[in-house]
Amino acid sequence: MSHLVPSTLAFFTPESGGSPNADQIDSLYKIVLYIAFVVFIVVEGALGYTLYRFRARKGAVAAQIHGNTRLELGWTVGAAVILVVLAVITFVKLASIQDPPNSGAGGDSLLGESGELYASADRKLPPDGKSLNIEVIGRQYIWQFVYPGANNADGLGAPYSYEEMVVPTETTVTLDIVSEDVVHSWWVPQLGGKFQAVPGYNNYAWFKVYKPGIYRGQCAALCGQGHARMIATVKAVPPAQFDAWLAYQKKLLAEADADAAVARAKLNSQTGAGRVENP
Ligand SMILES: [Cu+2]
Repeated sequence: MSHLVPSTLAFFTPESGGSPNADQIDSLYKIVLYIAFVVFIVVEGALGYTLYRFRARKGAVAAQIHGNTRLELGWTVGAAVILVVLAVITFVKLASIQDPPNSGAGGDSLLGESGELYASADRKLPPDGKSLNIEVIGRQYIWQFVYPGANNADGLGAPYSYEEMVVPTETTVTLDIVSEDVVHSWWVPQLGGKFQAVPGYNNYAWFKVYKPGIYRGQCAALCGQGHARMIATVKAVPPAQFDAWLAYQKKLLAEADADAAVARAKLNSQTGAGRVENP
């Protein structure tokens, strides 16, 4: 029986366990849920009691009551106090949901070089200013992820992946969320809140994955015919494995560039009927 309680509760509460912000959202939700549950029991209990205690009976005459100052003050002040308490708790916890913390001790050590960041007034950075910044691009109907490591300022040569984002554990990852066509919505529930990808606008989010694993998500805004297939997976691996993966992606890109250069030179050197202008 006891195992039913946590799983039943988990059904009614947000997914969590992947990243600190998701855990904070979950605990804030539970505080509101518990208070609401107590209010629900008290109100429904009073209603049930009243319905039974003062039910219609033969010969009973209803009492005519005009107000009860103490009761009315009581439920007005009581409700106001609950609201104030919830507001205070929410604002106290908000920072831990919105603001990215520093990476953990076991975080990616390449951050100094690979976590190059653009200046932005909107993006929140960890206190030490270091994060792994990944651009999340929504398009009909696939997510693309662009990692740091471009060859030059115009962003060319940056490693990228589709559908599956690879990240190091214990490392604060900041996300730049954009869209190339319609509104999409980035949401991996275990890693925090939901953020819209809006054309012409940058949205920012962050997460810090505790342990290696696969965290699943799905575009959360109906974006067209292929919306249901627009899945998003975050694969968290130990930092050393991430660094190796990123280096391998860069190597593949460099090889593809070299192959393209050879093919281009070959086309350029062709004469006669096979000649291609401006290949
Ligand atoms: Cu979408």
